[in-house]
Amino acid sequence: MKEQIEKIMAELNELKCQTDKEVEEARVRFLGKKGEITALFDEFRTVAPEMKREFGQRLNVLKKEAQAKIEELKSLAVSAPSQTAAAEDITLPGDALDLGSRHPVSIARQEIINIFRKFGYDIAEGPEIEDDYHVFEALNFPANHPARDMQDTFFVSSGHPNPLLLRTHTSSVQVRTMEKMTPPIRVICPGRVFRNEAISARAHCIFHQVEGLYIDENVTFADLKQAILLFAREMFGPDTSIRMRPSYFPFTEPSAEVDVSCNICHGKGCNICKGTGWLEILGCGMVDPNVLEASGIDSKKYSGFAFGMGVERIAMLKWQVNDLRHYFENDLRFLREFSSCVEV
Ligand code: 2U9
Repeated sequence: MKEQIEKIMAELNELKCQTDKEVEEARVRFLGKKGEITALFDEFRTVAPEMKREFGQRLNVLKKEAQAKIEELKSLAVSAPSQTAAAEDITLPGDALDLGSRHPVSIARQEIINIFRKFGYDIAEGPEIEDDYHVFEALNFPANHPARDMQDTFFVSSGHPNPLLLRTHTSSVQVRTMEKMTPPIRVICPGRVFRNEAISARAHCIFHQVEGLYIDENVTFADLKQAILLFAREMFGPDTSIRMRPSYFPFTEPSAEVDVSCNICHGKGCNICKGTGWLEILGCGMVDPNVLEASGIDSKKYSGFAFGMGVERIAMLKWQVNDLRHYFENDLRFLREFSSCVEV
């Protein structure tokens, strides 16, 4: 046994391998189930008791040497090219790349921005996590307004006089603009907003808005009406007419909701406009003097108008999308319907 141990030790010292495959063959030869060192351990059982101590030590040293040698060779070996790689034909044409396209909400948002940019509006953005002051207080919301309730708004912090929350409209961006700038101000604020609502065909807890604000000397409701009419004609076609219905918002007085003539039936009445010939597109009004004053603007010198629209809704009306949930499901059959819409 002594000679065999010495012979294997010498072979291990001389052992050289080039590839992973050769290292594995060497491991099996010496340390595998039927390997030479494993066989010596089997033979060890027959060794005379007085020799067991010496041979036991020698065998353990041999096994450790063999394991260390195999590890060393493994770290130096080159991986042999796999059979599949060798069989690959690199002259074949590659797989076609699936090109994505803009999401309909993104297309509509950009179209709205482009229209108001053409009218001379700047674009402003602000934080999605806002404080109560910029979302509600500065916008004339009374203390007990339902929007300030946990049921309607996602609060990030509570038990604070000015808690943090996810903005429910982008009006907070206009407030921050008024705080920073002196009139004339002409700005649109696109962005994501969050409301604690059950998801349905007509509502979602996350959606996109574009809001606008125009403040200068002598701005009147007639200016508002003209701006909205021009926007509607750019967005829905040159034959579009609008109508305004009285409404109420805490931040504007007077306030109105705006409808456009139905672009499907052209006023005759269809199931899209529910037989009315009109589709609601946005809300607007003259900025309440309290809101101007809260942000440091002299309401005796300046007046202004504001408007707000949901981008998902505008896209639904423009392209007759009948369920808001289509926007969030990432169904390629739906998304591909918009692949030919090009922004200008
Ligand atoms: C300031 C002053 C006034 C923004 C306005 C609306 C009317 C409105 C809704 C349309 C659908 C929100 O997405 S929606 O649910 N918006 O009806 N928004 S006036 O008024 C402002 C904003 C900022 C400082």
